[in-house]
Amino acid sequence: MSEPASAAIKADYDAVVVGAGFAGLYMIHKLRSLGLSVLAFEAGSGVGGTWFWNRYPGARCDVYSLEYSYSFDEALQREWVWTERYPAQAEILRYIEHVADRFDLRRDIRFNTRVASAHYNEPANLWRVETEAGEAVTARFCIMASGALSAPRKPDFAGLDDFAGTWYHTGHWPHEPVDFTGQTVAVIGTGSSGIQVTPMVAQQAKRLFVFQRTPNFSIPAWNHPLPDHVQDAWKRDAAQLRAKAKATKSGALYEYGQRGAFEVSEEERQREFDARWARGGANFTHAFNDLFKDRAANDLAADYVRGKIREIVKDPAIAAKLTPTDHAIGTKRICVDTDYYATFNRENVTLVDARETPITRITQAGIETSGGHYAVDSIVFATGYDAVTGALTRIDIRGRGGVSLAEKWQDGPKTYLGLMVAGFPNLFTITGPGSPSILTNVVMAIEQHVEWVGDCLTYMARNAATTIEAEPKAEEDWVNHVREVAEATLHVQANSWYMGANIPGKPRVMLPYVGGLGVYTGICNDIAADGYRGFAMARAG
Ligand code: N01
Repeated sequence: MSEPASAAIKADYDAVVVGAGFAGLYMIHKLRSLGLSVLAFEAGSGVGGTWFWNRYPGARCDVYSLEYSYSFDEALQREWVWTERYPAQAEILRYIEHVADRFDLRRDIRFNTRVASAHYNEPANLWRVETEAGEAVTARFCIMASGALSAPRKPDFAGLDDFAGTWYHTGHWPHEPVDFTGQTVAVIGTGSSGIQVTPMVAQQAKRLFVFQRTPNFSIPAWNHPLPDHVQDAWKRDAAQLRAKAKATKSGALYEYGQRGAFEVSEEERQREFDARWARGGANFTHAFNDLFKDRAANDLAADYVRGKIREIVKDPAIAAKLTPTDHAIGTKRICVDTDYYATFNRENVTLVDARETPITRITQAGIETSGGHYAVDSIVFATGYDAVTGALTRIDIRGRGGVSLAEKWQDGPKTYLGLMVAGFPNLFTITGPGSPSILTNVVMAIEQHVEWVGDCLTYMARNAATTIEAEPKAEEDWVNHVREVAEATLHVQANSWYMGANIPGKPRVMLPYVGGLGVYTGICNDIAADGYRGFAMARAG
């Protein structure tokens, strides 16, 4: 189906990579190892992507550090020493910087450079990538490693420009330390970011107002230093443990309950929830195998956490306000915290119900709600992201016939495997919509995509193919499959960012693939083994 490529115009590079976070860095390394020339563009002044920008106090990953790291290089795995069970942002960034140095990746990255557009030049079979500064390069392949949670949702409150204090977004935190000592501060938003930043700000600020529109479920992290013997044992068995993790649903070694919640007695269920609460983290939502499918089963887990909130929060009225009732536990990203609920026992912390009394505008002195005015010195917006698709649709990406990706996706993203889009030849999306991406330990999802793309490019070279493109029928079937798998779960009922529900006007579509990383990897491998079924390949004419 593809037109023959013209050899008349030579590309500046074999590949352009957009982004230098976990995905972009491994992609650069992979492309180089295939003998391809590569240039990466990165908006930040350093590597790290999400972990470069999210410097807010309390920022920490909720996947174990030993698992939230690359597995592709044995020596890298052995030499890096993690200090805590869950890694803090600064430690993850140090690790990513170490990776960039170790594999000498920076020389192919242009920093402080945001990509404005990527246009496919059909006769030449090249991508022309232009930066906001107007610099343009051409490449045979364009690989978007632009992240799933990298397009912060800009606060759109009326009056923000009038605010005389300082405001921050958790996803775009300053590099200089921010000191809230002696200040009255507002945190707006109670998702994973808000839940992490709140206890930290509460310790510093004179007074803290937390504006909550929708309460979330959170499980304690019980973070602690990582004992040497745990780290040593992991490193000894890393190959085997990594293979095991990649075969799971979440790409992480959670203990996946094998029984339904009603298959055990009430006492056993209680013991299971108690044990998981005591161990902490996202493992909690895997207690039973039907928690994401059966609302009654899910209610049991949700009720357990609701009970914990009532135990922790001393004022019953505040506990009630902090208790989620609008969604099944886990169908919005489960939060993992350190002292979040207990923070509302502090004298200097006030919970403001932003559903009962919505924020109407920001004033010069603070925040106006329908219930009154709150004078504050600083505002922390923890209001989230235009997730999964935002980083892609914010770039003017145009494929065949000048069709824009944003237009093609106006009713929801359409991809084949979350990797390619019909009409956009030689454009790959790492952890794109329709792939497991952020529903898993994303580093494992990234590695799987990068390796699949690497194998694909090798196959193309061997077969003298110059163009690969998703076939429209394969794309349509995949989109339907992604939807059907999602519809069999409770995920589709929640107003989550997974469903695009946090962005006004965004189509309501489950963005990541719920089928699980292990299953998905099998599908991708089968398709590749079957001569890249569903992809059209063309040779130079
Ligand atoms: O963003 P969110 P996030 N008035 O979209 C509220 C990952 N992550 O940055 O629910 C008042 O979850 C909004 O309220 P509502 C993780 O995958 C991981 O916290 O729309 N409130 C919500 O409470 C996570 O899921 C880690 O009613 C407003 C909040 O802002 C993802 O990133 C740490 C509002 C946004 O929550 C995103 O998390 C941090 C308004 N006008 C992030 N507009 C870890 O690994 C929005 N809100 C631990």
